Amino acid sequence: MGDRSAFLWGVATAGHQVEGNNFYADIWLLEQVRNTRFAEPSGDACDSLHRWREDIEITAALGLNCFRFSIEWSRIEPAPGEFSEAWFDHYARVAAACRDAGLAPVVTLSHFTSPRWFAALGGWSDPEAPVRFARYAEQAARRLAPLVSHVITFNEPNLPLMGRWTATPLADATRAGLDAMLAEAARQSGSDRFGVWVYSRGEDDALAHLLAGHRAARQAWKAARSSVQVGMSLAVPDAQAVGSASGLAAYRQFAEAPFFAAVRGDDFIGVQTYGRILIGATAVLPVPEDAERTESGEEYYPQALGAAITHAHAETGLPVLVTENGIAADEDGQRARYITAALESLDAARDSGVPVVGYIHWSLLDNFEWRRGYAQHFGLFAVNRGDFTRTAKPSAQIYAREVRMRR
Ligand code: IFM
Repeated sequence: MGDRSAFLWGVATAGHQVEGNNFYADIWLLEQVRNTRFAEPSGDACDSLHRWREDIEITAALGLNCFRFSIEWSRIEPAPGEFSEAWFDHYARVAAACRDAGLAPVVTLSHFTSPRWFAALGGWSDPEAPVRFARYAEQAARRLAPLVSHVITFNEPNLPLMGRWTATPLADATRAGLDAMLAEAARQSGSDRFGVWVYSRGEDDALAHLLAGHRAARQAWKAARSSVQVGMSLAVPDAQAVGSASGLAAYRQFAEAPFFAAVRGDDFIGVQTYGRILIGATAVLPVPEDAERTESGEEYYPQALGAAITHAHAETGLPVLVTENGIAADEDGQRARYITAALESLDAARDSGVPVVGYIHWSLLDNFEWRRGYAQHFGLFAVNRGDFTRTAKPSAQIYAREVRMRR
């Protein structure tokens, strides 16, 4: 299994989902508009803006050696070209505290959110978008490259394409609701084209801009410190063909191939796996009726991880960093079983020769699960919504034990 001591074992968080009061982010506005499609607003989230030291401490206490967090572009660059040294200082302190606690800081530059001004200018559909992202990435590299071990440019940028390929009547209704919400955000912003990539249709020109942004960010970070490991994290379910007319190849060509091509030259491919999808002729098939389900209604299928990382490595030739893997579970025992089984599939993939450099569990905390609000429980720690107290769930100790067995 290679050099065990260098393997990263971590937990993941994301700014908007845990920090709280991310006022200047595009998604904050989407949560507030009258026709929002969000179950509830993010509000104070987990108050990690003030409790980040505790988040780092509880991670280190599990015996892990890696902590993933995102820096919030809208805090760092609240207006185009205006950078906040104070916010850079904040994120530099977080990264330094990780290092002091023996945790490799893995930083995401864009975890779904962008500044409102960026969205109001059209988001990724605007031809200037790659230049805007490159400017932010360069400034972030200037301040944070000395402290950070790995950089993830984008989190799951392939989601809109996955959604487009799997369009169903239900998805069409959801689409109409999202479009109306985006139109209202545009109206409130005095813009006619408020663009938020994760809720977009994944149009071709916007995709090309985003991938150009990835390349520019990689260049900026490598120029700042060549040893920083740079990659992009993709949603990679274990996609399985069903029937002789399965559209699996078409799905992969559409939702994966552009990204696998764009990561050529990266240091790693970030893989985020939650389960499998069954691909029929032109659509993803429903979860089998007799399947065990997770809290989010998805199939409980932990062994997806091994297949997903094997596939991502085969397609890219890159070492794999599992940047997310986890389960929404209101019954914590299901999460504990999931972790054990997922890590067994990871072991099998590594034993078969797939180079894997780390495993980062989603998530440290029960947090703001985007449009579903706080109703989904992905955390190893519960968070009291009144006073933000973190309480370890038994699965946190199971994860710690599984990691100890492998180090
Ligand atoms: O919460 C999300 C995260 O932001 C991105 N990957 C999937 C997670 C669970 O849905």
